[in-house]
Amino acid sequence: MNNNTASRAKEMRIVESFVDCNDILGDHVNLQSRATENGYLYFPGLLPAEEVFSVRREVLQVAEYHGLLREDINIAEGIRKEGVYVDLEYDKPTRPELKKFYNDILSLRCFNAFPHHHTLTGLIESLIGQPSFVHPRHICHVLFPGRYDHTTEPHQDFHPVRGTKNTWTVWIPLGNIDSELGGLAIACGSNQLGYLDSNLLTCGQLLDDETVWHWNPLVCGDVLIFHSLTVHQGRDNVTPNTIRLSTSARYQAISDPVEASALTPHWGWADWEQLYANWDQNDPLKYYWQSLDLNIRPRS
Ligand SMILES: O=C(O)CCC(=O)C(=O)O
Repeated sequence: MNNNTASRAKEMRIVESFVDCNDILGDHVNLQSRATENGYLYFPGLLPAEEVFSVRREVLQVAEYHGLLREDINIAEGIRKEGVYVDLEYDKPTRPELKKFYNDILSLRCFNAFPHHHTLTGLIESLIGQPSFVHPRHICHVLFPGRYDHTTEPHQDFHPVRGTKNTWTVWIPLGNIDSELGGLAIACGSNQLGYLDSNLLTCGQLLDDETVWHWNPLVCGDVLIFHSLTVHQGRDNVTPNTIRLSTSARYQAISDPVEASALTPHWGWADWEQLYANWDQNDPLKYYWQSLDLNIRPRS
């Protein structure tokens, strides 16, 4: 097995459950104040589970096509083929067949449509109190078991995303995530620390043992929303063979600045024309942002 042992996640001494925010759905003032206080909002069961499972199924079909899954088990289980793993990293070379695997996920129409779900856009608009813009750069997080060296380290999304600090990430488990699969943990209230040095943060140096982390197992349909300055990290996938899948998309007020790279496909291993190659020619989701009056800025 190709397990690596050193986790990049910061050890979490204090862990509490996410605060359930379903009681304040649609309540702009309370959504704002709770998001300011904790840095995030958690909505268990917000999305119809079958709709999320259907996106999961299509992503797993891509994994199956690329020979990553065990053949004798229902693909819905997401069990990797013995010894097979995929590590996708910004700072490491990626094999062409793995780039193809990821681009095939990014080509799925359902994957691109998912962040536009009316429940999500409605929620974001009631949070920010303005018309919102969904970044087309939608990310699929694929974490293979035992790849602890590839667990997402503590970070703030403002560092890669830029544009406006008032950007919100919506993170959604594509499937049930129990404690062995790990999921995502949030440093409660860390949005109030301001924009931190990302190198020090990813090494865990800016977080002490008193940091209160919020985390709990999640089920399909749960939704987490957090501010661009909120520190969060992945948790190790300690299952023997199960792949963890989740998605993240970024939302902001349409009038706020957006950085040009947020309008390009994640990783940049394909352009939109390549990703749209098998879509209906007149699909309105294609290049939807080009007809919007955006305040686009070059990389800062
Ligand atoms: O899903 C993960 O493992 C990490 C996701 C993450 O850090 C993010 O969405 O910014």
